[in-house]
Amino acid sequence: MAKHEELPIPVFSSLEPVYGEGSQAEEAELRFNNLKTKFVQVFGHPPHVFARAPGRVNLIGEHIDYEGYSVLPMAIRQDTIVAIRRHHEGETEKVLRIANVDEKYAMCSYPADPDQEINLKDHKWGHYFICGFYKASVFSRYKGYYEYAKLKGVDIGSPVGLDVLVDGTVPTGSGLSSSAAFVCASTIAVMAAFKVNFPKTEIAQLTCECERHIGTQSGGMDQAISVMAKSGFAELIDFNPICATDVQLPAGGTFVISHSLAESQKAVTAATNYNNRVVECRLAAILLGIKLGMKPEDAISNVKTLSDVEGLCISFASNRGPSDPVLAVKEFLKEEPYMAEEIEIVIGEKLPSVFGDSPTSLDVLKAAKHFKLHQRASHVYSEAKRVHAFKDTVASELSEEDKLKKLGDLMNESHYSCSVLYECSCPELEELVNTCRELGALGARLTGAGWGGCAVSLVKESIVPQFILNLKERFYQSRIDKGIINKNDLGLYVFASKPSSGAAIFKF
Ligand code: NG1
Ligand code: MG
Repeated sequence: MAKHEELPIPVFSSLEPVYGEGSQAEEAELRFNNLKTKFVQVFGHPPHVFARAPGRVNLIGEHIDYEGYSVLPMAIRQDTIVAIRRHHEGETEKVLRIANVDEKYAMCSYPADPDQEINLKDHKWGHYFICGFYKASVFSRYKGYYEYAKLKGVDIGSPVGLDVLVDGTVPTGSGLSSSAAFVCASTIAVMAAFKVNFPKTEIAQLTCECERHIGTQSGGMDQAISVMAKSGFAELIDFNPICATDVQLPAGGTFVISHSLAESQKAVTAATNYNNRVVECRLAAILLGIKLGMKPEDAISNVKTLSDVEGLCISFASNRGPSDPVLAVKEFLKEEPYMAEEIEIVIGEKLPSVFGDSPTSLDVLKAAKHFKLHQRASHVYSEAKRVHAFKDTVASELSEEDKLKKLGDLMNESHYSCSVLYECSCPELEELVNTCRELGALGARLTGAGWGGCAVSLVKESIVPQFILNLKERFYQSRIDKGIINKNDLGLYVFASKPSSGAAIFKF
């Protein structure tokens, strides 16, 4: 039997396999009915097909997917649904029209010919749809759906228009991957509209590459979990090649997600935050490679990530005791920030020429004052170890009580590393994480890219309702009083989540 991740996206004719029964099912039914009605109002025809993809919460393994290391997220109930209608070849209007049920997002139109690049300078919400469709940037070897389908020998015909209506419930800028939910649902909806379907692993890879067209040099965690999640399980996601292994979490613990109310706008701050860290990691890896014996020119052309030089770091460390790559970081990368010129002397080349093929990296170099290579590499290597410790703890013979305590400790260590070494926290997240711990969380950490967005806490099942009540009182009440949020919306900002299922196609 094929492994579940090698199967195509499941196609359902009813909502029940994904949304179950009860209040969740009722809410889903309302959303789908509303989508159908709105679709007819806006476009004058009903949609052909729907695709849904969930957001996710990352339990542990932050900012290491793009360095080639495994991460451990789970899908959440909140998702993006895309309703789509493909025009007939004969229809004259060759345009993509992308509307949203939330009127805050004005309708976007794009040419239907996919042989286009995305204009990164003019950021629009509709970009998250077309990144899964267009040919994409000339700088990128990655292609959207169209190019991929051609590659796979699918007859795609001549360009036709598409009508698209989007309904998302994953809060944006919250570290819960509203963006990947949108990109995955869009790409899968386009596929379904063209009557094709691919294995989940391929779609996970394709959608990850698609989202990079928007300008963050992301790893593949969000798309992989959105596409490959299974109800009831968190997943250990490995990369190169992408693969998901089910992780059954201990029954006595629940993950509570809470929003710091600081919004992180990754597409806007990429050069100083997210992409900056990707560049720092690459520089740290190149420097480690050289210090550990590689020729500079070989390190520059072959070393892309810290995982590429982990073997060298471990051989160095094992001569001196425990085989921990962090020991090589301590030995070879100084704690003080590096200036560009210092790095250029070691590698014998100007930094822009190292990153010459990546305009988003060149933006980082322009914006950066210095590079904290020691801290970033220490975070990545130690966080990669914590992911495995987390998975091993779940599978261990420890009592449930001890397991939960150990998992909480690992989450706390991860947060410390994100905050102090990777510097991707913010004052609101620090306050929130501390409050969660004071209120009895076994562990609490920022989740997703950080610089705002959500925290995830591990809470004993028996105290979850009280924990949420206390958190509302301690963290949110003053924000309600100040008018920052509306009391009726609290359920959007703090909720417990069970691991939910992955992407699906609906044809009714
Ligand atoms: P968010 O910002 O939560 O969507 C981002 C990246 C992930 C991963 C995390 C940090 C995108 C689409 N996703 O997630 O790949 O690197 O940050 O662990 O950029
Ligand atoms: Mg995102």
